[in-house]
Amino acid sequence: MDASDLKLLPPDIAEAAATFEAQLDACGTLDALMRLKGTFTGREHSLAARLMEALKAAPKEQKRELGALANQLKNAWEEGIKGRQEALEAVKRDHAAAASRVDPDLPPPMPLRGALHPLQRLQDRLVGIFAALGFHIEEGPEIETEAHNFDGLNIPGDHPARGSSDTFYLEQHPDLLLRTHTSPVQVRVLRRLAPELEARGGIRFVAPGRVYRKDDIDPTHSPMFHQVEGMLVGKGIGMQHLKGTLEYAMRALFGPATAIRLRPSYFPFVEPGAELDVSCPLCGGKGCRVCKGSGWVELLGAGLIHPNVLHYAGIDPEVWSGFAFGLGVERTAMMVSQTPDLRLFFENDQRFIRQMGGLD
Ligand code: FA5
Repeated sequence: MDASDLKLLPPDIAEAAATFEAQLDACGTLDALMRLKGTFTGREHSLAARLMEALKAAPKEQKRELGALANQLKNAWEEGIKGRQEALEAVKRDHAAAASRVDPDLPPPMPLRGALHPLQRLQDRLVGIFAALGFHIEEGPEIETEAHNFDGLNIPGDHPARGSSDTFYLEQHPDLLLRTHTSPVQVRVLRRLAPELEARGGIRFVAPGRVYRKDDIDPTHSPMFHQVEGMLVGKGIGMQHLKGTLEYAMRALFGPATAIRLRPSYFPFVEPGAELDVSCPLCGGKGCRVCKGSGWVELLGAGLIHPNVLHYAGIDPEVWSGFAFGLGVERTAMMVSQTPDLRLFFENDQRFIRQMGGLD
């Protein structure tokens, strides 16, 4: 076919036919090629379809020549497009293969691994320390009765903790509340095990869990936090047992050089009651920012079980005695990890969580 052949064609078709090869080369993608295919050889309104119409309308004497030309052009277009399509598909396959090829020199993609929350790790560690001393694990409900949270613990009706300004009560059930400490587990366990007390020779348990108070959130307070309760009941149990047990536990937690001291304090469910301080884990007792220069940090409340608590549970305080303690997990975690603000434990910023070494 030469340029003179194209003169037989309508001018726009002649021009398109003359630039077909260049247009074909310019198609860099399969999408572009499909558009070109539509323009040249598509079923309707394409150049090939219009050629057929021109052929029909041509005078008789031109029909043979024009027919041959139309066929030649249509075949050339179809062939050209098919060839280009195969080439573009091959390039696409090569790209896909290259993208999925394994490069053995690259470091392997590391899947993100889940991990226990730092507070959970510390709680598990605390529980483990007491488990090694024969304490078993107990749990209690987070929604408690006033009887378990207060009455069974010798907390009188006019105690400020019982006010709705300190405690979350359930609107529909005014005698139910979100437990304000893990101490109601004492009441539940004592009542449950009282009949077997003689046969068991005593009780030792730890009760970790979540507690709630109407405290405004600040660097050392949260309306929801965690405690680990501990209790031991036996015969002839005194402060020396409490002190020895806590000293052992605190040394297991903070290191063998840790010192403890008990300061008198008041909780209605223990008598005598005490607050336990440990020598500052950060400065070793010399005095620093964390212990505010005193060398000691306060960690938990403790004491000998009040006779009324044993009595309420049906246990004879003349025969049995014991100790109990309750520790704040967040405050302890702050101490162990030197975290200045307990809110960081609840924000779940992965950078913070990854930094939390030393909790297990
Ligand atoms: C009690 O809750 C007693 N039940 C502890 C106890 C048990 C005493 C057995 C005697 C015998 P207290 O209210 O002090 O005590 O709370 C215990 C610990 O919980 C505190 O030392 C502190 O570490 C932590 N804590 C208290 N309030 C908050 C709060 N809003 N946010 C975070 N931690 C708190």
